[in-house]
Amino acid sequence: MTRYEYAKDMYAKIGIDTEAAIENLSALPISMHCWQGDDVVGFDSKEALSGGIQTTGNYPGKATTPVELMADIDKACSLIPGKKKLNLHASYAIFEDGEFADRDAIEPKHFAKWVEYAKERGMGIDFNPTYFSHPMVKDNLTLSSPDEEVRTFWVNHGKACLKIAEYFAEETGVPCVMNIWIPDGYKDIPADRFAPRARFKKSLDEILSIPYDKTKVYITLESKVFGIGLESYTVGSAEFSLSYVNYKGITPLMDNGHYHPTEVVSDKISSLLLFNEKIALHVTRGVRWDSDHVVIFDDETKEIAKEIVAHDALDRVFIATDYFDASINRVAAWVIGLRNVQKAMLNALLTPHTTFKALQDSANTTKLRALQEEMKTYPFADVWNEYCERCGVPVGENWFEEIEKYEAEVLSKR
Ligand code: RNT
Ligand code: ZN
Repeated sequence: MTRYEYAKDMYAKIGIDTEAAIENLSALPISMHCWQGDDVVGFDSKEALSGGIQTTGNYPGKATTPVELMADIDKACSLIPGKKKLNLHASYAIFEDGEFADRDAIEPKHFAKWVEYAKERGMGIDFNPTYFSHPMVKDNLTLSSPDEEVRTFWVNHGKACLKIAEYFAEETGVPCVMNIWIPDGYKDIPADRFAPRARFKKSLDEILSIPYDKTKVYITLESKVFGIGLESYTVGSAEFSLSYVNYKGITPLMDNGHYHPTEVVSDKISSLLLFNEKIALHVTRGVRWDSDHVVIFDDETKEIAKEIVAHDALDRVFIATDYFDASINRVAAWVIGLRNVQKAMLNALLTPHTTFKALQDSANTTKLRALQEEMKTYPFADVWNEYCERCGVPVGENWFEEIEKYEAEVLSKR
């Protein structure tokens, strides 16, 4: 009997079919953020990273060209099991032969190379307008700016991105999630909290006024509580974003770094699932603040996965990663984080939710507590290893040799 067969029997005894778990997980797309590979720099501007987000660390070998970034994504993907989707930012437009288009004028053709890349690999593409690291971000404001020239520029950026998102969906045959996040806010106590939010609402209305195919593009709105240098006020707060989403029938996006430290996204998922057809997530890890550390296999990541699986919402949640660590090998950072998202999902798929829910409903919380704890020492790793093997990616820590080789042969020569 192999270790997997033994584990399969053990799970079967508590009503869990490990084969079904593996099959469900293999079909679940995780949207992999391209920006881990180059510290959120992109290819369209020489501006420093702005918008109240920050990468820290100076690990050598970061990608600085589309060819390098694509090679690094390929390397990472070869070490991550499961189905992936590519998540791009508008700042990753690829201009050729000295051509340039500003953010308000980018077109599908500036992303043709990415489409070619994704199609060759059978991947869908998600997209994000880039409302930061650009000279038209004035006084830390974009869509909520009182300066009409600034506001209009960014509205046009949103409209341009919507066309590109549709192009991605049409070309790849996979719906595109277009996520809107703006950094707008104030460092210190604002005099007027209302007008910036009113302008943000108006700008979003203008962007969404252009017709688009709702079966091809899902527009999501990501809320936030604060950014660096924008500590006192964020225009796109949780209340603003949820209200706007409901008013327009678009999709909410929760980033688990975007709440007060004792709030957890795992507790918010069920409420949003009740009132939205689809919801979206940015899976990240904040350490004391929205620091975007690499995702680990920790309790909250497991709990987020549990909420999705227990409520049978695998096809209603768009799962994307969003973190950026520049202090360690960037390809390894992708692999660690994405493997951990996969692990958390598998862990949730190997949990007897029906039994546990029945214990809750019959008020047998003593047994629930006991069994939930016993699950933690079930042979999860044997199923995980089997899954990796079937996906054709290295089992256990073996993937790390590939990183060492890639660093010696490719990254260290950059
Ligand atoms: C910032 C948001 C946003 C960005 C990316 C780069 O706090 O989380 O999603 O991280 O768009
Ligand atoms: Zn995010």
